[in-house]
Amino acid sequence: MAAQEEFFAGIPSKIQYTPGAGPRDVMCFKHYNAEEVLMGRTMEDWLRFSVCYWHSFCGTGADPFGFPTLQRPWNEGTPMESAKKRLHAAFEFFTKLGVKYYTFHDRDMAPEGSTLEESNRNLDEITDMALQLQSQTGVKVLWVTCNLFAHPRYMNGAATNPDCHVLAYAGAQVKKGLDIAKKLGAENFVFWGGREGFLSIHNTDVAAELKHMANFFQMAVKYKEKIGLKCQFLIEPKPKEPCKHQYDYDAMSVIGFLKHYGLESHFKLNIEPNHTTLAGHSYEHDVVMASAFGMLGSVDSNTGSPDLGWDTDQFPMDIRNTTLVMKTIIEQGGLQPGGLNFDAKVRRESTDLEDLFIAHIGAMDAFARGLRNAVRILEDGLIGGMLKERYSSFSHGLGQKVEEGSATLEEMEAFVNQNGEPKVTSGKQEKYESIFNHYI
Ligand code: XLS
Ligand code: NI
Ligand code: NI
Repeated sequence: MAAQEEFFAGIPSKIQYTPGAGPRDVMCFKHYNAEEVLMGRTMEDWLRFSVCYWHSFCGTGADPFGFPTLQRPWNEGTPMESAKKRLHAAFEFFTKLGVKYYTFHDRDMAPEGSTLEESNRNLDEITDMALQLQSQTGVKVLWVTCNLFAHPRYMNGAATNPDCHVLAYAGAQVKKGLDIAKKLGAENFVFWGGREGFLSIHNTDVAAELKHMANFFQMAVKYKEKIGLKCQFLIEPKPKEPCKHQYDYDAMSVIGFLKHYGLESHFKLNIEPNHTTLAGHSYEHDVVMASAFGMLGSVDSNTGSPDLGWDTDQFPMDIRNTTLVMKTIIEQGGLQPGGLNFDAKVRRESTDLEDLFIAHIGAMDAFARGLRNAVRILEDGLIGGMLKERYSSFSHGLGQKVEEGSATLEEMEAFVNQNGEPKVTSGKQEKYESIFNHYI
């Protein structure tokens, strides 16, 4: 066999942790030290980084106004030939970067054929190779997902399409996706409903569509159990784009939907902060909300641009944001079997191949700093103590009864008659913010 072509020839075989490195040095980790133990766990285990296939290896830099700008050496030959080259490039990238997980859509790993059978054959062939590369390198699949939004057949939705024939196609595709997840040992499986929603209420039966979507998920649960697939199902909320009203608007809408249809024990959420901000919330909001309900499964670690109203999928570089996310993750005891997946793309103007490395290294370091900061916040316990004090009236007497759910309105009345007007207590927001900034 001919030696495997090297795609990232100028990049060292392993990106090193070099804590003293200066500002010019962007090809090393200054904060991410995979083996270092913090709060009883290695950084690698807390962070569980994953590289996404679609942006990093399929992205071309094309946007609605402009042609591709990114010339990638693996985009050569027939679609199947370039799928194979792309796979090798991807594994070279994972290994050099030192990341243990990757994520992909069925259609970004292998090209869609002209029939379902042909698409499945393509997927079989490429995932056979992926399985080999996984065992050679130790790199694993964080999650698989099915692309149920790009093909024209899905323009009116997949699981919520008004035509059951389209829903059936989506079901067949998910069946194969679950088989592939099992074959590759994926730890999670994601559903992102890009076209599950509507543009006009005039032509949409919302109640019917929601029920179909729930029944579709039920079929997936049944098939997963049938084939003995041991992975976590995740739903990824997003409010809009490409639809105007996506049903999976944000964390709370998805949790409500899952509970309404009795699906909550089978799913958790994959939160993408850029989607959270599109929903009008602040960066960390849905991570916190999902976690509060015990439903935070994984994070598509990216960021939007606060001054733009769309999914720009930028690499997360803001230490305040990564600190808040990591604080929530530590507080819930980690993300496993989920992880931090870089659903992020280099800008179409970042045209050098090395920019892919620089972007991932920068974002991994931003999360490593977030982790270190969050550990200091939690170990110091200052903010935690202030918060505990703020809610201390619920630890005894009437407050304790409210906490336990045994209090009555009559008791509330008796309490106020006895104790009169509550005293005004400062919320101390600026104090919290100043203390938080101390750790950043
Ligand atoms: C799109 C979504 C998508 C999912 C996987 O906005 O983020 O990339 O993560 O289908
Ligand atoms: Ni995503
Ligand atoms: Ni997105």
